[in-house]
Amino acid sequence: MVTIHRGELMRMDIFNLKEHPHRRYNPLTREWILVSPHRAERPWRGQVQEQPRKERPPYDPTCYLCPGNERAGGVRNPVYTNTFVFDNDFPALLPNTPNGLAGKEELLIAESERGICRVICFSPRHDLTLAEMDRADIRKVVHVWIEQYLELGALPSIRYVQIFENKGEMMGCSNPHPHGQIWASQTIPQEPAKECVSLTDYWYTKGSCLLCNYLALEEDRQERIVCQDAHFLALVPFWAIWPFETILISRRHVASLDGLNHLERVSLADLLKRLTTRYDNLFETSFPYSMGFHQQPTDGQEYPEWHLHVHFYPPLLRSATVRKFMVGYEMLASPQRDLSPEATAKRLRALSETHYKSRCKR
Ligand code: H2U
Ligand code: ZN
Repeated sequence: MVTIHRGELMRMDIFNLKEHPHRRYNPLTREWILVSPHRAERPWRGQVQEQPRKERPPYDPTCYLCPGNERAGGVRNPVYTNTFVFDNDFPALLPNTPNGLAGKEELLIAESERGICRVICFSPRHDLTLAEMDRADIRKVVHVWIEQYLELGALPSIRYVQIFENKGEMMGCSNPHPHGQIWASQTIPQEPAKECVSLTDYWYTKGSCLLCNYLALEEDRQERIVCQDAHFLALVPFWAIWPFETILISRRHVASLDGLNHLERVSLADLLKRLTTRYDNLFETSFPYSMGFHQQPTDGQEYPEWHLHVHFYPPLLRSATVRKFMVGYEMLASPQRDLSPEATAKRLRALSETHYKSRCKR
């Protein structure tokens, strides 16, 4: 059968992921996403603005994260030379909130939440990002992430340590100085909790790891892989929501950052540089994203089913300024994408791993 659809002829008789609208299942969150590949070429009337390239100085006297500068509340940063960690001056979670439940009504449930929020400066240099930092310096960031995970995770009141980076104004990041955050909480937050249920269920019903099996499938297909080495693999997941979303997965079945051996830590730093460089090269801009680690909870229980991974959720769609919005159908019904994960993986795969800024300098 041939159907006329928006002026185009489409073969509708054999279902095909490249052409036909379909739903994809995310086995980690157990949620569905609508994929509409036939819309990928639809006309775009939105404005495409050229973004002026803003060069930043290596030190900014007005930046609250630069070495030696004053933060809100009057605390002064040390003149740090590598990484620097401090307790967030405006923490979303407090360590001494009284424990308790509020409301006796079944439909009005609330409970207190304790935690600790920290900020990690990745580098003393105001003008760098992970993509532009030296590999040796990114290794220091990996080291701090591991230290923090262990230190905060060892506290009896902390059951989950969420390490993340919000990058770019588009993501609501308040400062371009390279930095990330940690929110360590008394309960396991929603997103890792969803993954926890799926990983545990899969482990005990199938007797193997969901992500180990997924990696094997992706290696077999080769369609969605972006870059890889002997220890880590970056790919656009089959169920990606954001156009250029990726997931970075350790090849070995390791439950948390501290389980990585020396070579794997070096590899993680290297893959972070390679992937973020590809991202910057995509639209020759400092590519905005939210990224973060998902790893085993720190509540003292054993989690043999957990498999360390990093999610990258970038909002950009077709240029340095045109982003994907999660509105309308996405808010009310289900996430949706036009460009297929296979198409965006192909684009990311084709990009250079030499940062565009260093290419221009030559
Ligand atoms: P974001 O740019 O990703 O929002 O991270 C900056 C964090 O830094 C933010 O959580 C904190 C904010 O609360 N901050 C301080 O701790 N001290 C300051 O002087 C300003 C901002
Ligand atoms: Zn700075």
